[in-house]
Amino acid sequence: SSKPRENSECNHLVIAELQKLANAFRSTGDQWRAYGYEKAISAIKAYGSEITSYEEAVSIPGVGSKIAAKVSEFLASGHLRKVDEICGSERSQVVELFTKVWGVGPATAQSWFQQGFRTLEDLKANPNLTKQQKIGLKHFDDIQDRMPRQEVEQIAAVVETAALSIEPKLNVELCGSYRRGRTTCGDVDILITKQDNIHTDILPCLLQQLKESGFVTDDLVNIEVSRNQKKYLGICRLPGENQKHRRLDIFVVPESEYATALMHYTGSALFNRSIRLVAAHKGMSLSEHCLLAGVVREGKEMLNDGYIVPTPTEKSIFGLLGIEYRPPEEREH
Ligand code: DCP
Ligand code: MG
Ligand code: MN
Repeated sequence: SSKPRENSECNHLVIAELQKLANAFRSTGDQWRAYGYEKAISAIKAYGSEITSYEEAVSIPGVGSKIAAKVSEFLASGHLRKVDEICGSERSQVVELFTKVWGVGPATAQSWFQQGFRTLEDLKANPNLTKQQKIGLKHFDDIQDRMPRQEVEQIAAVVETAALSIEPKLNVELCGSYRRGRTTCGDVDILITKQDNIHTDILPCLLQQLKESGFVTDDLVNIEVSRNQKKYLGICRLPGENQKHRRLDIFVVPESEYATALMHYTGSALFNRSIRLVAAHKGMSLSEHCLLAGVVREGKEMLNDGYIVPTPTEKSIFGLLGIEYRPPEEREH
């Protein structure tokens, strides 16, 4: 793959139109089609030159004939009929707005529209909001805003200092879009790796400290356990004037699962889907926990669970999958 660009000068008009369709599909619950569009958008962004024909569009891996036809329609008319058709209605605009609230999925957004809610103000009067949705609504503007890398570093420094005060041997690392080199980030994703000889339950201690200091302001998912990994999703704010509330995710994993967790939480989500597919085609299974070999599937069913292959580094995972190493900057799709 070629290097992704943050603000690709090329093809940005058609990308904007395709993104409208992707967002509309996602918010109506058509995840599969949204995924297809997002994959194609990501591929077009990474493609280095201005697309000038259907043939050129369809030659890009990740761009199928249907989306290439959209590109070609846009080249000819400067316009996509499908955008008018599916993004133009009040319903689709309202549903898309509602799904931007943290904790709101397509079904909920559509049922709220059905019930007559139209604006975020309307929602504040909705008696049926979950605790997460209330927080999402309260911090809607701050959470929508992407933050510069420097702020990600400042937030991570606060978390790292607190973590190391609990246990000095922890490894604290930034992942997510930050590690992929993006110039702005939607949240802060922090991976904490715990050596096997450390028995302290890090995450509750850490969160207690971060809440006492006023840094962590709200919980979205308060410590979710998945086997021997733990995750926390919440909201924090740097001290000082005019600081925005920011989304903070903390993942605590054992040393033995370090590389697979680092890879998973580095993403992107699109990249994770494609590399998991590569693993599946080779009789393996990749997750944030481990790489399994000798997996036997029949359709979606696992007939044989396989066995864990040690993966000390990200490079070893690529090697075991038989594909060339890709640095984080080249994992947009
Ligand atoms: N992830 C995934 N599948 C999802 C959500 C997340 O595989 N449905 C993985 C890949 C992501 C990583 O977790 O890169 C972090 O998730 P984020 O939602 O924080 O996404 P990013 O950090 O990539 O982007 P953003 O800047 O929007 O936070
Ligand atoms: Mg992130
Ligand atoms: Mn995140």
